[in-house]
Order: sequence, then C-alpha cells, then structure tokens
Amino acid sequence: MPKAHSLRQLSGDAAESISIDSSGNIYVAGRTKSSDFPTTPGAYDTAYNGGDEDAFVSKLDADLSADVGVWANFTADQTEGSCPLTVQFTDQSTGEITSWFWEFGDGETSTEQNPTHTYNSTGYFTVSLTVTGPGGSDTETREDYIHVTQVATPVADIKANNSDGPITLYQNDTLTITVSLNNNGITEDADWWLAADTPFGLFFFTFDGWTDAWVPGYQSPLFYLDSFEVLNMPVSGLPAGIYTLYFGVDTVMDGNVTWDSVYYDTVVVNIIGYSYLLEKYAPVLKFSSGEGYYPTRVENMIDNSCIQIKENSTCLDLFCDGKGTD
Ligand SMILES: [Ca+2]
Ligand SMILES: [Ca+2]
Repeated sequence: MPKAHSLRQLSGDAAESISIDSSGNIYVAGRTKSSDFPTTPGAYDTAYNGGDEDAFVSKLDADLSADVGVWANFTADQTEGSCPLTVQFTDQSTGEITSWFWEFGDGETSTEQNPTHTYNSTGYFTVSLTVTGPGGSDTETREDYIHVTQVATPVADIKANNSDGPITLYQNDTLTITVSLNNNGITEDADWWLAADTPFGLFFFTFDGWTDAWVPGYQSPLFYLDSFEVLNMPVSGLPAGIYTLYFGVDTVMDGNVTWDSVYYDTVVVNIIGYSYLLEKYAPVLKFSSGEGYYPTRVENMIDNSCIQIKENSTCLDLFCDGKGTD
C-alpha cells in the first residue's frame, strides 16, 4: 500500500494527501476550485463547474517532471549584431509539444522547431514562441530581444589647419592637411584616396606627387590611422579660389574609385589671392579735377585678390575679394 500523509492549504488548491509508490512516483490528491486547474487529456472533467470543490489526483513522475502542460522557452545564438543579422533560435520548451509558432518581431513567422531567421533591417525586435501540445499551449515573449545595429563602416576624417572647415587662408599662411581613419575593426583590403578639387583641376595625391590620373594614394588592408599629416606647405603661389580636399577609402582594392563602398570626408579651403601693395602714403585723389596721386601699378586681377595701400606701418585694403572695401 502507498504511504499517505494528509496535507492542507489555507486557500486555492488544497492537497489532501500525498503518497509515493515503489518506483518513486508521487501522487497528490486534493480539491480545487480553480477554473484553470491543469488537466491531462482524457480527464473526467476539465473545468470547474461551480458548487463544491472538484477532486483531483496528480502524478509526479520519479524525475519530478509533471506530465501535464507545456512551457515555452527558447534561446538564441546571438541577440545583437549588425544588419543583416542571422540568428539561430533554439527551442527550449518543455512538455509534450506538437507544434511551434515563432514570431520574429519583423512581421516574419516560422513553424519550425529551431528556425534560423535573418533580420534585414535595424532596430529592436520582440520575439515570441508559442508551443502547443495535448496539454495545452504556452507563449514565451521577450520584449526587444533582438537588437540589429547599423553595419559598421570605416569613418574617414580630413582637416585643414586642424579644422573641419571651411577655412580661409591668405598668401602668407601655411596650409596643413591631416587625415585620420577609424576602421571600426574592418581590415578589408582598400584603396586609400586623397584628392583635391582645385580651381585648375582635380588632382590625386600619391607619394610620388600630385597627378590628374585617378590613382589611389595608397593600397593596403584598412587599419586605424591616428591623425597623420599628409601636407604642410605655404599657400604663397597657390591660385585664389575654392579648394575642396577629399580623404577616403573604398573597400574594393582595384585602383579605381568604387563608389558603392567609398567612405570619405571633405574639407573646404578658400584661398585668397595675391595682395598688391601700393607703396604710397595717403594719396590724395581728386577725381573732379583729375589731380592727385594715382596707382601706377596695374596687375591682372583675379578673383579673391586684394589691393592694399600702405599707410604708415599698416596696410589698408582698397579692394579685396573682388569687392570694394570701405
Ligand atoms: Ca573633417
Ligand atoms: Ca576601389
């Protein structure tokens, strides 16, 4: 005969007795008023119908796993990564299960037990798994379980005189160009580009000098490049105008600009032209009579040039940037 003990709870489901058989299986008998008391298929009655409590007998197998109900549970091989992100989901549900229904949070679903799913957009995705068996169904939902981030890309930076620009330089200034690259862990082979779009054409920097041929300055796997000075020169002699300087990399190392994979930065430098210094002191101009001192030096002016007049020890702009000054 099974050995029996009397048990009682104050409320809810009440166990009246517990016993164990020679195989180690445990039986609990009691009373319940719960409308959702879990029952196995073929139970005499599966619902509480009012009136006095219903009687129940529960069997726990020797390994203490109950033979009723299903519990949904799952794991993923990764929950965060860059787009597109492929995730292997593994069913960890317990109970007797006959079907699985996955919702990946991006509108896609699967009925496989252990599906692989690829996320093609960025964001947070809530994943839920519903398992169903003879003992019922259960759903496990994980809010914002999968985080798909942007693809990591190289980030190039170029600076002129330590500025992201635009900057204005005069003929007695010095121009320095520094570049840096955060490769973001990417080590693909790449073409490295340094170009200058100038008033007199587009030029590319190589370690042999500047050329108007489209050739990369350097070819190598990407690496982290801390601030690196590629140019340090006096502005003197450079024609006036707008100079746009480019630094970038493209991860198809073929000697051509590969626009689909080019990552670059620019900086704009406005170079002011020559200043023409008139070595005169406080000229008197009397246009009405035609008398006075006039400039005697005539130059072919170009845009952004200045004409200055020296008064005592200071220089005053007469014309600058192609426009009159006050
Ligand atoms: Ca910059
Ligand atoms: Ca290329």
